[in-house]
Amino acid sequence: MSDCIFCKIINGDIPSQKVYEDELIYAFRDINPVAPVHILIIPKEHICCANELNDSHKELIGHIILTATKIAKAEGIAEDGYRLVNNCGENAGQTVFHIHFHLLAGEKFDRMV
Ligand code: DGP
Repeated sequence: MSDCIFCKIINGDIPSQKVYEDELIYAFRDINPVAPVHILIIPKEHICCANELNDSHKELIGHIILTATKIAKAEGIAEDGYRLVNNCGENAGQTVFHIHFHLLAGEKFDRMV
């Protein structure tokens, strides 16, 4: 999608701090971190949000979650714990409509929202 910020990040048109990349996904540091570790994990395929997922995305979503656990280990946050968050839609606070998973860690979160 030519007007999607995250597609531009994947293409390198917008710079980002890359954490991980493979043929299916890209992970980078959030520009506006809300925790000491705040990484975004996104598919290279433009999917607007969780509402657009279908059975063909099962492997992709599994790959994202498994990769999140590997990134957590590499970042040294696996033992203390982390959150993996997907916001779907405006009420959830989604602002970028290219599906993404926030990997959040580095402090104790005492509330769910
Ligand atoms: P959400 O509110 O769930 O849609 O989260 C979108 C996140 O994307 C938000 O935490 C800020 C981040 N973000 C938006 N634009 C950019 C950007 O250009 N670069 C980076 N690294 N992060 C961005």
